[in-house]
Amino acid sequence: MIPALTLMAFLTMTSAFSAPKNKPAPTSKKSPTITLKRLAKERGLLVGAAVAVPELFEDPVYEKFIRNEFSIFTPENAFKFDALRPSRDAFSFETPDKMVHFARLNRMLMRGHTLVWHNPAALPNWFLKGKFSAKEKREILKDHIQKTLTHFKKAAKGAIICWDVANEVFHHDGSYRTDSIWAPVAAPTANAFLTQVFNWAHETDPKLKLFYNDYDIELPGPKATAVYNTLKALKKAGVPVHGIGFQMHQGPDRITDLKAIRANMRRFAALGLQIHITEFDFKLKDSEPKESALEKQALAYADAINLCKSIKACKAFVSWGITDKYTYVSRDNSGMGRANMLDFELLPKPAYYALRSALSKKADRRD
Ligand code: 9MR
Repeated sequence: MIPALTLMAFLTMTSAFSAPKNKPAPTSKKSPTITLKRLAKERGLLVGAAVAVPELFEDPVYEKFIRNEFSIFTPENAFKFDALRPSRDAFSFETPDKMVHFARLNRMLMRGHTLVWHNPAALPNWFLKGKFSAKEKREILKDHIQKTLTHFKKAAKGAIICWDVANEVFHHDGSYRTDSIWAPVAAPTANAFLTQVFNWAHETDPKLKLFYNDYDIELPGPKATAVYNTLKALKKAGVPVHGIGFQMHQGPDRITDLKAIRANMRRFAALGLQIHITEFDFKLKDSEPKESALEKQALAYADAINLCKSIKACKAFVSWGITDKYTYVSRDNSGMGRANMLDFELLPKPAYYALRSALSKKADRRD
């Protein structure tokens, strides 16, 4: 096993961006800086991460890394229903607009996340406790989708290229979440529900690429198949769904069957869907020895970007979080953490160098 530091040195030495021996590294302002976004552009990809506020506006090291390295980002929480909706009648766009401004200033693109999600962690109390009828929920959700997308159509001036319209509407066994707080909006099937919400979104802003986003669907299985069958039916019926987001939350075991992931992703691509890896992270057990764990993590980050590189329909790789300092991981997964590409001091981990190294090489295939 290669110790982490050796791996980092290896990746740096073997990649296209290491400074030639005996020559100083380029320092002139005109010299191109080797960044993830530049390497990704050469591969025809967007690269980015979920971005947290207020950290973006309060931590200059965090802000600079995002600005320098990424071509796209997803607001981690700031565009969710609870963040945008202080009450049934009010919308709060102040922080989202600051994020949009940051994106435009730095010529970055954004993924909107997310219009419809059942998780109570992203829903406000007025809605959770409101005991609304199916008809009222329908009005609330329609209003939410229409007003949110109308606002950003004007405010973002094209910087937000896509939205995760619906997030996680299937259970692990592939059954539709009929127990979702939103399900009564258009019952009884996933098909009926998604048809409704994607149509509302498309009618409001026809330029947006509209995504279905979910976790644990990268490997074939009942959940991936349920999503596939539903999206296939929607496509056939002409419903405006344009992309599939594979969240790819992973760890602590590295998936070895990359061929199976690739084949699974390609069947979605064959439906005419764009693919984004939307929430990649790789959790490590707190008990794992540092060096070998970081090495395994680096390889997993490289696996994910290599997968995206190898599939023509895959256009973006987005990691869920950037630094182990600001992360949901340890809070939501006891005994695990360290899932991101920068450490607690915001210094690059082997995962960061692995992304750079993988992006600096052409894919063997892209089909
Ligand atoms: O990382 C997010 C965390 O900070 C929030 O508390 C939580 C609830 O809004 O959502 C987390 O992000 C989730 C994402 O929106 C959807 N897929 C799973 C992500 C991790 O839980």
